[in-house]
Amino acid sequence: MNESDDFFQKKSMSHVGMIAKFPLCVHDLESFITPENHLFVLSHLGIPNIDIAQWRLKISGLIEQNIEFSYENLLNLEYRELTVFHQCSGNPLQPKIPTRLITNVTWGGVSLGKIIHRLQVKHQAHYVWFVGLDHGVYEGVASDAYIKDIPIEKALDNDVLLAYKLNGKPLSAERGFPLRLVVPGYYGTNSVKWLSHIYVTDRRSPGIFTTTFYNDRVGEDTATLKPVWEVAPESVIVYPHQNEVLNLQPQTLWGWAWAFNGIQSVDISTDDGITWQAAEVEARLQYAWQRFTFQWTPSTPGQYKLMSRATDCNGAIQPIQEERNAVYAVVITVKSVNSK
Ligand SMILES: Nc1nc2c(c(=O)[nH]1)N[C@H]1C(S)=C(S)[C@@H](COP(=O)(O)O)O[C@H]1N2
Ligand SMILES: [Mo]
Repeated sequence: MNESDDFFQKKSMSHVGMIAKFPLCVHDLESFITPENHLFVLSHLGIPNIDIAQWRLKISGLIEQNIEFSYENLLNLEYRELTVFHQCSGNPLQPKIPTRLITNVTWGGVSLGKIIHRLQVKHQAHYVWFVGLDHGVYEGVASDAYIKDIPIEKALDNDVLLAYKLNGKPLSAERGFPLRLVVPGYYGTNSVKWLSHIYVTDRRSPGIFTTTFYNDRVGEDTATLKPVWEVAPESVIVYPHQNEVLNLQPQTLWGWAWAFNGIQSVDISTDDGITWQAAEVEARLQYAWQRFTFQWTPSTPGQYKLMSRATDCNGAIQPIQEERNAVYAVVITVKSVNSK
């Protein structure tokens, strides 16, 4: 069981059409690339029916030239792949509760930045909206579409993808077929599925998924809001598992760490946060998560609380508690090798 299961299962009952699947626990995250059938699925409004012959991607707004692409047109553009961690920021009604919905996948598609550059963005443009074809009621509010926004500078980044493949295969219906946005390093909520319209504008989107939800209140000042965009540093211990019983002998702890900016270091505590020691961290490949390992020789039998704490390349450190990226802890028991 994931600690997140509860929230979403309760939520999914009160949201007709909402889909939330969490097939993996943290300790199942053994492979660098997460197989597609092990990925979580999150859709607030259900899956729309799409006729691929009729479907078009439209780009309009503050650009010199509007444009439309069919699926075929997109398949003929230069193809790119990127390996990217994929994290759901959690239940937007409880934004400070960690859910550890993290995976790592390879997306394939075309570079959004290259397309937008060619359309000549007007100087008044500050944001780009991404419109999905799903619609319905979420938290009592009806939406004609799932709409997210990102800053224009980000949309011009060549690494932002209009993706039509996941781990080498065409997107399935629940993953956003025919096309979804992928903003490497941003939380999954920004990765709009069933994409139909890209709109270049001077303001943020007024829809619920960019205002009421997915807009963090910063500090004590509840008037200051911060969009749920760049992923804060986070880490999870994959081995040992929660409640595992280990022998009193040298152990190799390991796990994954990730952040928008990449991870500089991971520290491990084996004494409930009193002391911390540096783990070894692998270099980042593209926007992938980074593996860390830590050699640990427990000194005595007993119960231990193991924790990992990541620092990103800007020096931001994972908080111990009360944030969505709070430190993850694993409680284990060490038994003496001779004990029966
Ligand atoms: N159109 C649309 N796109 C969406 C959503 C949605 O409800 N509708 N959910 C978002 C959220 S909250 C997450 S975490 C990711 C999940 O992507 P996945 O289901 O492929 O794992 O999709 C995002 N894109
Ligand atoms: Mo999400």
